[in-house]
Amino acid sequence: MATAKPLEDEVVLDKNVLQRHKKPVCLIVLGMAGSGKTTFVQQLTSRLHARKQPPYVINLDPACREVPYPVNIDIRDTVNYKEVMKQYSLGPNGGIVTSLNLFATKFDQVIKLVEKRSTNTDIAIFDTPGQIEVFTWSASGTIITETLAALFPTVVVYVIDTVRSVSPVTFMSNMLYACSILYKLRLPFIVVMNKIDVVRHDYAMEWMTDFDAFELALSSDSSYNANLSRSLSLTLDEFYKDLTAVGFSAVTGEGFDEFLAAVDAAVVEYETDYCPEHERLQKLNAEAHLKEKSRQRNRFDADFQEEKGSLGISTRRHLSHTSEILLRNRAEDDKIAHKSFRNFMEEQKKKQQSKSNSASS
Ligand SMILES: Nc1nc2c(ncn2[C@@H]2O[C@H](COP(=O)(O)OP(=O)(O)O)[C@@H](O)[C@H]2O)c(=O)[nH]1
Ligand SMILES: [Mg+2]
Repeated sequence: MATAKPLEDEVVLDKNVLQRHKKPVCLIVLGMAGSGKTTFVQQLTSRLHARKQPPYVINLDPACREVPYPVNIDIRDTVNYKEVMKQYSLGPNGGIVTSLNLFATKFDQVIKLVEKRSTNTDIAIFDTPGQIEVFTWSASGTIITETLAALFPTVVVYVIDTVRSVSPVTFMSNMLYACSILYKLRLPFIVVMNKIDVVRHDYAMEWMTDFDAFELALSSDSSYNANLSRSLSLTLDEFYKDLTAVGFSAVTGEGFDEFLAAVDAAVVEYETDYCPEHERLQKLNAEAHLKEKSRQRNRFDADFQEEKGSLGISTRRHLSHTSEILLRNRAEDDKIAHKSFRNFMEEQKKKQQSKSNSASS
């Protein structure tokens, strides 16, 4: 099996670019179950260790049996997935989501730990649960991703299984998923075509750049799925144009340097595109918040003025009402007061009488 030999210049370039960032680059590794996320993290970790650039590795999969790489933070140390399932009577996916939710409540501590390592770590890698939707469409997944993206250069690494994607229809559904995540997160995105030691990724690269080639692959299929994939391929053209895809083997490590170069480019994209956009959105949010505040203040002032203007009528109505109630109450109070005064006087009388009776006897 071929292993790509790093060119000396490339190594120096990668190191320089990575070292330029004071904050570690966060790589969020996503992909369908079995696409090779964990093996990819393992390969990346061992290669970075060999380069004396040890990454900070975080496992976010509470259901995995073992973690085959040196892990710095493991969700399983914080949350017991099986206990969560038992305690809340949940199935496997519900258990993972709830475990992730519980972990997300402590994510500020993870951030602090990653921040602490800023001086001697260039890359922080996040391995995610097997089932992709558990992370991408859960509240905790979004919180984790957005928190990281707000604080560190963050890149989404989408792992695709090239062996399982040779069917154009499967390939299309995988790319649609990638597209939906890209537009949901709007973060720099790298597609890792994994398992190229088994099936090369050239077919996928060709399908992404040449519509005719994709159509040809579908020519023998006239099913609804195939027709849909054909139309979608044209629609995804824009998405393909800006997409960075690299071939990789998580087993042999082939494609490692190309991947690192893609990370560098993604970090530049984060700084030039994501950060200004994030700041713009934050500014818009702040402006909208201020606008809403002043709108509410104006409304309050207007209501107050209106109330003041109509004070004569409304207050009179209000006053007549109030005074009526007060009067009635006062009458009631008076009645009670009179009654208790009478009682008091009678009691006093009785006391005096009993005193004089006892004195005369
Ligand atoms: N041949 C080959 N097998 C791989 C590669 N990457 C992962 N695998 C295998 O694919 C299976 C699933 O990998 P895993 O990393 O657990 O996938 P995950 O569910 O996405 O984390 C395992 O049996 C791996 O050994 C690769 O690049 N080449
Ligand atoms: Mg895994």
